[in-house]
Amino acid sequence: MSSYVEEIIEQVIKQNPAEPEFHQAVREVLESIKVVVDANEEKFRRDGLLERLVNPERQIKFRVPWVDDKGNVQVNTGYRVQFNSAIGPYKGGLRLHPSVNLGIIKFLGFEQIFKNSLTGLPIGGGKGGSDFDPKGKSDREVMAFCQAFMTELCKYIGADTDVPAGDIGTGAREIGYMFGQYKKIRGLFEGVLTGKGLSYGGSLARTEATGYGLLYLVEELFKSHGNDIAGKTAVVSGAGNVAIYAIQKAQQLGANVVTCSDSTGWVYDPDGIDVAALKQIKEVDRARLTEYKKYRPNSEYHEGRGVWQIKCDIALPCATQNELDIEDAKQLVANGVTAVCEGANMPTTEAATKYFQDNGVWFVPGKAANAGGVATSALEMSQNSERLSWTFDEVDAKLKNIMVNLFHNIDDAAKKYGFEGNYVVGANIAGFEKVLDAMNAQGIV
Ligand code: NDP
Ligand code: 2IT
Repeated sequence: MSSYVEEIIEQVIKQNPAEPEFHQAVREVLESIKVVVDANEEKFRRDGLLERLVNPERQIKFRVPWVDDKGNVQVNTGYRVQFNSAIGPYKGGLRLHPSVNLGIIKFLGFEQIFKNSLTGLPIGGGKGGSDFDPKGKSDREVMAFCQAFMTELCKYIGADTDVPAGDIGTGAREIGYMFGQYKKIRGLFEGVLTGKGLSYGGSLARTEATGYGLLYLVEELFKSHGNDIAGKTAVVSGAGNVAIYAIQKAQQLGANVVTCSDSTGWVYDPDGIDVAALKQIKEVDRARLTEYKKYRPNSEYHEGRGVWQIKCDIALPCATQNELDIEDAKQLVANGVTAVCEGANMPTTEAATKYFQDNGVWFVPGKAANAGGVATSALEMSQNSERLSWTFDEVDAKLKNIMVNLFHNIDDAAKKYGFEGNYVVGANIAGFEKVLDAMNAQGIV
């Protein structure tokens, strides 16, 4: 007889045939927690535990019609997957990118369950978004889309039910337009979104949180191996919210970050990436990385992808899913990489992950390494609830504390189950245990 884990993986593939990223995320989690499932197989089967874990509580799909600057109507598809509310209100970002489909949102929502659990804070797992492409759109078009999106989404969310936030393509501008529309329609000024602007309920340090949190974890990882990140060379992909603040914190901690990338090309700057220039190009001008050379004439710009060929000690993929494949992994290992920590969600393919683990690279998966963003979102929710705002240093200190504890939590879980140094297994088991406990306590719902 095949194992319960194998049966459920097969079932997920059969029932959701067009969703390869969702299969990938489910496979990684279920194979990691197999040791726990095997030990409780009879009870878990009777309770339909894994069936309930892999089926979202609710999936919402809706039409988003909006008018472009030429007066033509455009129609996009909106999604919100409310995956698991065992430990708190659904929480997770909204992705705006042409590649968005239900399978992408489900993979992200599934990952979010375990990530949110690892933060130690009371937040369930959810994710949403749309196939809308903010690139090349005017501010008015972005506003029209965000308002149309929220006109429908506002029926399903709320400060105590489901609290969305940013993700790829959704930053401060989009969150502002969505918050305004929610308030207008629902007549409620409440913490229904996180990543808000500071003038209307946002938290200091939320903008920086994912990137900073990633580096707090990397710092602790190196410490736990009696090592230090000061003086190390780091390679980063992406040039968005996560990448920018990962680069900034890495530099503050004494590492030299020599690359970044966007959806069309990449930069190699051996003297270290100029964060001020990067912010101007990406956050203010919303331009391409081709502009970077104007600020740093000694840097190189290349079309296409290529950051993983640069020799480094630390690799931090911070752009998107499956952006680091087996060939990249071989190159990184051949170049002597020590640690790979995921700032993005599932940026490393399954084969590349296995190659890193087989070759002694310290590999930390996104659900642990990038949890600082959603953790700080939960801190924003706390501040909204008590109608107070904490200082930057207060939030930053809490974030650091969360990431240090999170690292030890996953490290200890891996050791406890006989997988020392396997942070994938550690993260999935540690994240799962709390969700399991809450699901068991609440009965069959
Ligand atoms: P942004 O939209 O701010 O930045 C994404 C960056 O990745 C951009 O530089 C983008 O290029 C680049 N990119 C390259 N290829 C792709 C592609 N195929 N699809 C999308 N982007 C691409 O997003 P974030 O920095 O917020 O998110 C990056 C990753 O981190 C995602 O996986 C996200 O899910 C994850 N994450 C984000 C958190 C957050 O708080 N924001 C929290 C935890 C995880 P270009 O500049 O050309 O658009
Ligand atoms: O992937 C993620 O954790 C996010 N995009 C952040 C989610 C959040 O609610 O802050």
